Amino acid sequence: MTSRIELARVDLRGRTPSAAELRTALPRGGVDVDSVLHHVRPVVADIRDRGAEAALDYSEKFDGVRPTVVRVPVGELTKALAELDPAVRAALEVAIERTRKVHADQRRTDTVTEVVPGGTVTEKWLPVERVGLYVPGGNAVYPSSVVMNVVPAQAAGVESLVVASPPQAQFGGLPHPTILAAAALLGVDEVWAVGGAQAVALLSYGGVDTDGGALEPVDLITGPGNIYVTAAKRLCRGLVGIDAEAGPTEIAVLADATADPVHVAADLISQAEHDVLAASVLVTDSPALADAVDAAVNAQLAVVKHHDRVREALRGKQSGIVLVDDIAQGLRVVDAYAAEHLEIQTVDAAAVAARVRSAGAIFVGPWAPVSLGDYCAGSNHVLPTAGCARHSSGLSVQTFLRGIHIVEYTEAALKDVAGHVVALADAEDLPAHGQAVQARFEALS
Ligand code: HSO
Ligand code: ZN
Repeated sequence: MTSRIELARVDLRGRTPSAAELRTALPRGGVDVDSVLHHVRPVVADIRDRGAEAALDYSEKFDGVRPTVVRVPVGELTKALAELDPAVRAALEVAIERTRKVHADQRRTDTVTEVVPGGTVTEKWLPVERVGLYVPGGNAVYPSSVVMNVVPAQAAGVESLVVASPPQAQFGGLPHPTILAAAALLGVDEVWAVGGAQAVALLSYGGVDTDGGALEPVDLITGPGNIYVTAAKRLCRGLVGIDAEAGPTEIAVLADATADPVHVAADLISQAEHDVLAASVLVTDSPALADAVDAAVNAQLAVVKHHDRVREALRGKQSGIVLVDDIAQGLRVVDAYAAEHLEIQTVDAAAVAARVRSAGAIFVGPWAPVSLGDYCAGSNHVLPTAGCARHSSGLSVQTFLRGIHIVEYTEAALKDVAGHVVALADAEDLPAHGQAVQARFEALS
């Protein structure tokens, strides 16, 4: 018999902490990426110098299998799709269709702004040319994450996409077959069997495959990964773009006495299922709901499959229940926390949700659990973690676009503003800047 757990409580009732105090008072985990940089730096350097051969050496060392080639033959993708469980295929098709619908609406149109007569600035949106999508292997095999990364990239018009995922010894050195099938379903035909930091480095530097095939470097890498993947992204950033440094999954639920404790408990458990470091936080103005959720969590833990992992996540310092005076204070708390996923389970949930300022995604009311968003809502499930929702957004078409300003001025329009350019150039002690404009209107002496 395992012992009963009680979510740690933070009682903010009767207190008015500042935003800064709130940030430290709230349950929060932390992953120390810096602490592994010294392990990852030599791996990245080795891949830069020795390319695919080095990557295969690391696969052998870390994944226990050495594929003969990095690039997975296209026939393996077709085969994996043909062998995919029909129920999973049907579910993936629904997920793809809904996610495509939402992301198609995110496409941007170019804007042409006439600043003055004869002077225009066009903002032109171009897709990133080549993108690498990292898909973890091991315990976490998430075909849904292939969908969430590939769909916005394709909607943005990215032409060249490669999925990289660790080789698995049990599948003869190929990535997990569900990952291959999901790639095939999405029309991606370039998959590399490489994982971890070595995958990020190989995507960044490229190389030559063992069969002589080109492994072209990418311009941008997206997708979640463990601490080593994150460290490699940090080291390769600049050479390539990266989406974000994804941390463990988080769910915050803002609930009042009307919420169903069984549903709240199920939702807290659902994200705790990802990782012992996952964070599940309930913010409520109802002590009775807090007690009922504790009871429901314990009842459900008895039948949860990944019982040990969930239990550890819920008992970790990153999880807990925050008691507040009222929903207004609750909103201040969830804004300070800036959860990756925020559920609103209160009366007038839509009105409460409309007042939230910081969250990766908001799930409104009793019929929109986070699990829906993980798979089939149409929204993206790659979202900012660790409070980054205060300044960043989840993955979207925008992630895969670059905006370029195109500046067009006539002679008269330039002449008209020339004096101002010269004044600013002089103020910055950069007179050659001003001269570049003046040279067009007077002969250089
Ligand atoms: N909740 C995770 C995504 C996921 N859930 C994948 C299930 N599979 C991070 O948003
Ligand atoms: Zn999830």
